[in-house]
Amino acid sequence: MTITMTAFERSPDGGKGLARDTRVRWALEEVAQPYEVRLVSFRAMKEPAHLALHPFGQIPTYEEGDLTLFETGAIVLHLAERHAGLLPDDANARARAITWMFAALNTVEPVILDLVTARILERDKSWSKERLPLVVDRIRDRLGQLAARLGDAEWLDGGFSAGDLMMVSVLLRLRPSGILDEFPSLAAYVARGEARPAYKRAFAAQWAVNAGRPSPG
Ligand code: GTB
Repeated sequence: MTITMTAFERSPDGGKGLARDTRVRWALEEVAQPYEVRLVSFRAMKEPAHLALHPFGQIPTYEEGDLTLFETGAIVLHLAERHAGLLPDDANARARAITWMFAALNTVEPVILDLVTARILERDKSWSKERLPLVVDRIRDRLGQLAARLGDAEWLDGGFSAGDLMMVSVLLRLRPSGILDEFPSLAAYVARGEARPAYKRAFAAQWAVNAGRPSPG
């Protein structure tokens, strides 16, 4: 069955791989499933045809036969459950890997997204300069906790899993800020993710679409 996902026609990051289609591409590459990509403009994302796939008018979406999914957590979990390569066989280890996926999306990603909000959307507010250090401190607290748990392990819980795929994807968003480099073990963890052949293929595929073409929006 053909798998079709959506991605930005022109990603605002100009090909840095920070938009959320990259994590879906990466999961597809890890589980060796061929896929097609339908590129959508910001305008098309808010039109009825796309809203029928994604109620919030965003990318990525995922279509496979009569199944349509949105939310990268759900898409990656769907792929991990149906194909070998992203979840361990042992039931408890599997549950822990899924826990790390949720931790990435619910506990780590929100504090990182808050930085984007503070730096871009709230830039012109009178209180912006006072709030920014609080936002950065919350990220540092989370990263400190994550680094303590990772220790000198290669991955979060045994072998590479969908939990690592999601955590690395979330942490990558921090790279332009320089905060990730304050935590060398996490920077090395992210680099290990990026060194995986499946990640490289995913990155190259989105680069081919976006290289040097940042969205004006
Ligand atoms: N929770 C959803 C998921 O995980 O799938 C979030 C999906 C989402 O935020 N999609 C964004 C989107 O479609 C693209 S990834 N935005 C358009 C809109 O809401 O109108 C977010 C993103 C955008 C740009 C960069 N960048 O330039 O670095 C990084 C990430």
